[in-house]
Amino acid sequence: AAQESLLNVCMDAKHHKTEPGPEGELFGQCSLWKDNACCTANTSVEAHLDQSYLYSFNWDHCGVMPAKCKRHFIQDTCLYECSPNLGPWIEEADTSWRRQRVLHVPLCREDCEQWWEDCQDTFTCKVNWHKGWNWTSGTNRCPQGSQCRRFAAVFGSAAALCEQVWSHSYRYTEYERGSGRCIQLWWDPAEGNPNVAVARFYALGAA
Ligand code: FOL
Repeated sequence: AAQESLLNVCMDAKHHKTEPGPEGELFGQCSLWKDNACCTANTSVEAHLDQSYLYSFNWDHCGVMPAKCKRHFIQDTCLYECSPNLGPWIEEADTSWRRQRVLHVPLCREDCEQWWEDCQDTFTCKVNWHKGWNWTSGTNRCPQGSQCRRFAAVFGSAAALCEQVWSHSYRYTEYERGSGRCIQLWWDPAEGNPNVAVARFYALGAA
């Protein structure tokens, strides 16, 4: 039990609470985390908005992102902002907007594959969505010289999408949902947060 400190924690980033706790109500797709969350109710609402105050990020930088694709990015925002189970993957970050980040969170295969499949009709101009945008308008626009192309052409694979879009926040894995070895973006609310046991597994040593 050497690494209890990696359990039930919030990263020190732009909008995270200092410590996880119950929120009573979280909005929409973030409601999965309401019993124990690193996000506030306000952040959960903003996670669903285009160009929200969170990062002023524009999903529609190459035409409107279809809803079936956007729901995966919203779910990613919910996990990133709300999950208290990412402790084993928290690292120091060297950017102006956050002190800590997550690196190589092992994502369940099906969650990555579904994200990829549902974004096949979506266009983007960049592989890494963290860096290199043109922000002169106040929101991210495609940098000069870049081209809007389908996800298949830009990323090439499900693994590349999940790993590269947010600077390796995720690691693509072959682990399946329910295995206890990978982090799930989605789950049945009746079953409770499966990522609690996953964090415990990685924190307390796979041995
Ligand atoms: N989801 C996951 N899973 N991991 C993340 O790290 C993550 N991060 C965000 C949203 N969802 C995430 C935050 N997104 C900028 C762009 C995107 C962003 C936060 C900030 C931004 O301002 N980019 C500037 C560079 C800023 C800097 O590095 O100092 C740019 O050049 O475009």
